[in-house]
Formats: sequence, C-alpha cells, structure tokens
Amino acid sequence: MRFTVLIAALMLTALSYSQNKLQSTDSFQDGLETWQYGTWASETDEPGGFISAESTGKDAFGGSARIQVDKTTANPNKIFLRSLGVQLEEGKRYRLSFWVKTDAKDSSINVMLYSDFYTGSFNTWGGILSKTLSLQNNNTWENLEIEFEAKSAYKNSPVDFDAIALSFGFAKHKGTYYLDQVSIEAL
Ligand SMILES: [Ca+2]
Repeated sequence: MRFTVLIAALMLTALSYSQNKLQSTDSFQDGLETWQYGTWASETDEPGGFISAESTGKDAFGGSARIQVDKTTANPNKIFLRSLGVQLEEGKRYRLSFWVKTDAKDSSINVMLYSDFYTGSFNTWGGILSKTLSLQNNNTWENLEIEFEAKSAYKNSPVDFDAIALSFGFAKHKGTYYLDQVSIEAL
C-alpha cells in the first residue's frame, strides 16, 4: 500500500517554520500545517500506514482535531512527525507534554529534540534529548511529559538554537494511534 495522504495542505514553507505553535498547545486544529511527516523506510519498503489530522470531533483529546496514525502492517518502519523551528532559549528548562492513545500492543513513542541539517543547521548533530517512552496500549488517553534543559546532550555536538526540531517516532506496531495537545512550556 502506498503512503496515503488524507489532507490537502501539505506544503511546508519557510513562513510556516517561523510560525511554530509549540509555545502554545498545538491541538491540531490547523491540521499538519506546521508539521512534516513520513516513514523511516528505504525506497523499496512499504510504509504500511498512513497519517492524518482530521477535525471530526471523534477521538480528539482537546478540541475537535487530532493526529491519527493507522498502522496496517507490523513492520518496524515507524512513522515520524516533525515540527521545525521550535523556539528554545539556551540553558532554560522546559516541559514537553503530549497526549497519546493506542490499541497497539507493546508499543512506544520516541521523542527527539535536535538540530541538524534537516533543520538548516551546519552542525552534524546536536541533540537535546532522545527518549523512548512505553505506551499503556489500553486505548485510553495518557499524558506523557518530559522535562529537559535546552542544552546539548552530546559532547562536541553543539545545538543550533535557530534550527531546532521536535520529532515523534511512533506507530511501531500494527494498530491505531492518536496524538493530541502537544506543547513545550518554559519552567
Ligand atoms: Ca486536538
């Protein structure tokens, strides 16, 4: 099955990068406007899933919209969802918060905050955090939070604070996943 796109507004522009919404809670009422997404797969692999941000009122945690990922195969090619232009002040502490629901068994979500060439930085890799969190898998909403300091977690890999991305890697297993209410709050 080909990677299927269910929404119309896909094209990210430099303008949308500068309009990052994570300093307030992103409830996905504007769909995936400020997000990039795809699957970690080779050109010949079938991603076996699709992602949408529909405003139907159904299965949303807040408002009427949410991210939905339907993973139709059990292959390990995770779907990623990435927001560019995250605004962080070096040395400050923040709390990343989001809500997830899935019926998939033994699944997890990987969260990364980083700067690299994908975000326009000249640094080869500057990671602030990378964590894999287990999901309850009981088809109820759960809140996941990570507190972090805005600094490089890796020696000799400076972070470019003008080009930070937040990336979710999820939908590792077959099932339906929902994601909503993503925020980064200064502490
Ligand atoms: Ca929402």
